[in-house]
Amino acid sequence: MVNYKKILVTGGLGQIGSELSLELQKRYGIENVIITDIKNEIPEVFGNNSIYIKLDVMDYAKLEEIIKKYEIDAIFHLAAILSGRGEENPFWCWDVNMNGNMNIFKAAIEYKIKRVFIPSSMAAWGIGIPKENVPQDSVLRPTSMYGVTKVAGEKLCEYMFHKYNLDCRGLRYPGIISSEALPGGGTTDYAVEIFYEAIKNKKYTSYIDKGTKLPMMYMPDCIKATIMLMEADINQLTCHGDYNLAAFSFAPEEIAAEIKKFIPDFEIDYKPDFRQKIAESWPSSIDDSVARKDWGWSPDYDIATMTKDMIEKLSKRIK
Ligand code: NAD
Ligand code: AKB
Repeated sequence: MVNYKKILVTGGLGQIGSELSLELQKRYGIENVIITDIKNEIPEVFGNNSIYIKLDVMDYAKLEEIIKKYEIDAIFHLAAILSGRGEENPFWCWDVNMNGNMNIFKAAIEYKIKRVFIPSSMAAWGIGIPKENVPQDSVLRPTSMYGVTKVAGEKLCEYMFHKYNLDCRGLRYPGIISSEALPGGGTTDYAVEIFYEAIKNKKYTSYIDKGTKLPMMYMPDCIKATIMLMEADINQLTCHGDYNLAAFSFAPEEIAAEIKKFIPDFEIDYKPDFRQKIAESWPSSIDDSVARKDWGWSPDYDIATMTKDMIEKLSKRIK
């Protein structure tokens, strides 16, 4: 385990940030994880001893103040505007994602932060890729503003490493499915919503069309990969901000069929919206062999074990 003293998490109340922050607290101590987000309050699930500070990642002075006060030596930068909300307001998406990234890079260099994590996404891909098993070194021509910011983030990680020796790491996450915090406005959010609607109403209208297969991953594997990468010896790494990462892939009718094994009268229909075009620009599956080779990555969950766990967890909470 890497000996981080104080960890800063931005976007720490989002879909990934909230579960990652809880895991980092378990691993490194509750007093050593400084959770930040633009939201006013931290949910009860974090307990009274969690350290929470409201931080807009575009506010460099406040970011600096937190880094100095807590003597931060590692940053997990998860604050971002995702693809769906980003396409509704592309200039805002650029502002938050790029100014946020640049503030993190600048502060990390200035305050000699040991290691920084900035996630990328399968949204970095777009025109001209092979749909199946898109390789590590593939052409990056995204068609969404969110994807443009993700490509820029990857390239900047590499630039900051070579120019400033900043140890900046990142993963191209597929769509993440989780049972705790709700997703925050992406194209793959349907793969979480479908579980809530199946349990509550036994019916779901998908805004992603039948036959649109996308790469997905269950949250425990997302957290595992993030921590594994951030604890890997730098000499093992051949990439910086852009490791391909994969678990399984499905189209809406395939996840519906899995859910039907538990809820036999569940029904799905389709009403594609603007997110269909974004989904169609992304790959159907990802080749993550470089991550497997460099730092021993492999997922624990497939579509069947993920579905079982999601239904068990959500059924206890949803009446
Ligand atoms: P999310 O939308 O659930 O969470 C993002 C958090 O950032 C939210 O809590 C939001 O309040 C916060 N935020 C927004 N603007 C902010 C600002 N100006 N200052 C501070 N905080 C702000 O997103 P997520 O799914 O948790 O994603 C985290 C990271 O992982 C992002 O970089 C995202 O691009 C990446 N990612 C996520 C997925 C996925 O499926 N969830 C897939 C690929 C990549
Ligand atoms: C989104 O749909 O925007 C995210 C992602 C794949 O980056 N879930």
